[in-house]
Amino acid sequence: MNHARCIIALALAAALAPASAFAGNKSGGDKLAGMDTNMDGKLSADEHANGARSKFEKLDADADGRVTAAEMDAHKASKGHAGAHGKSASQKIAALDGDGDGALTAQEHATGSQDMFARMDTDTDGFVSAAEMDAGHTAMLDEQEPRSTAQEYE
Ligand SMILES: [Ca+2]
Ligand SMILES: [Ca+2]
Ligand SMILES: [Ca+2]
Repeated sequence: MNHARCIIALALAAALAPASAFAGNKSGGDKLAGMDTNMDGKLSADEHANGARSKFEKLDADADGRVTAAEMDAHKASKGHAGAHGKSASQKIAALDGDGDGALTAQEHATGSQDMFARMDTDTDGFVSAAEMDAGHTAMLDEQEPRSTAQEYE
């Protein structure tokens, strides 16, 4: 009996181990592919900045140069992400809103994107890989984690 149980435990361990590799599923690679213009499988600061700028333009529905929480919500709804987890539009804006007027300018959005890029590039090689993007987005969704580790700049 003990022997059989042992075999079952081993089989279970073997079955579970590879499954965890898929836990992070597609999102990081998909997001990256959308911005990776030279298709080298990783994102440079320039590619990320370009992606952020075109995202800002999509968000700014009335093209007045400012993205409001309403515009962010409308964009989210148009993509079918309404009610998805994570922070609300106004919380996202507040995090990046340097002058506190409740809307994001292109400059505020770009600054926030640069900061995000630096946070995601955990090995500081100047590129964000799909794995780094996955890890970064997970950390941002949680946000409980104090952001003290691996932040070394020369
Ligand atoms: Ca606007
Ligand atoms: Ca602002
Ligand atoms: Ca990196």
